[in-house]
Amino acid sequence: MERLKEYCNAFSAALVAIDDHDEFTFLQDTLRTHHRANDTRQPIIEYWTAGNDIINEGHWVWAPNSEPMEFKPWAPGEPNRDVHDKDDCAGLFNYEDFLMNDDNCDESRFFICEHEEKPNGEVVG
Ligand SMILES: [Ca+2]
Ligand SMILES: [Ca+2]
Ligand SMILES: [Ca+2]
Repeated sequence: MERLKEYCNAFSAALVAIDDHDEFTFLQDTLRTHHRANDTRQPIIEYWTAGNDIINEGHWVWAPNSEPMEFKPWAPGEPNRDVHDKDDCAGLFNYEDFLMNDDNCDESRFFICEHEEKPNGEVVG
């Protein structure tokens, strides 16, 4: 995740923090136009957000300031952790209609940066 933060910083941006329903809907709609949602024949596609519970399991915050996560667009059944409790990063997951999923931070995934000035996230990769 540190590496992704640096990458976003290089664009004067940050990993996306989803502040409200409007911002989430914007991201979900954008991802749906790029990928097929809910088609498990497709490879896994997930986009990291700034959401994580690295410091305190079950206590979800937005990096880098550890702001408490107020709006949580979890997919049904999420966050479900994993057997090793390593699922500490929040991604938007294609198998779950790009709702939020807790997943292993070490997985290589796409990610979304947003500019501070803009209320909505920007898909860069
Ligand atoms: Ca935001
Ligand atoms: Ca966790
Ligand atoms: Ca999960």
